Amino acid sequence: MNSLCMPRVVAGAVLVLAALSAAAHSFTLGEIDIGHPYARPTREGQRVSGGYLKLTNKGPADRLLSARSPAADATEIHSMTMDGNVMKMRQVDAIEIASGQTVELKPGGYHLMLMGLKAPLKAGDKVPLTLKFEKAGEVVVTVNVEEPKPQPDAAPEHKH
Ligand SMILES: [Cu+2]
Repeated sequence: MNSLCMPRVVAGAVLVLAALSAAAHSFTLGEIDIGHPYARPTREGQRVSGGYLKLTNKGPADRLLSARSPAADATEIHSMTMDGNVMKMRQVDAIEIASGQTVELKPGGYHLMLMGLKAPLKAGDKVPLTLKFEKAGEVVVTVNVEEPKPQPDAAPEHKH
């Protein structure tokens, strides 16, 4: 069982299934671990979707510079912050990952935005995603299409 993917609160069968399906779904690039990349399924006519994963850096400080996927016209790195009680999202140039730090890309925080999807994302699909780091270089990971695990602090879904 991959502890990176364990839900914080196991409240029902859905969460248990999510934990099982998440097992052993992680990738390594040098001293960077990429835990459980996933994206949300899309609804009819929706051509963007958020991509999420967890970066753990056991080596020297590095930065995630970009991401790309053949499933989308463009993949951007976004941040989400609260401005008063309004969620603001913006594109960022890079995500810093200090030595020994874990950065989680998750709903309501940093995320990848798959823009201009070439086909709908359906639960159970898997799409390739290339991550480019300043020092560690590039790695191709597999993004599982699934609903995010419920999180008590999750932000409402945002639209573009
Ligand atoms: Cu976004």
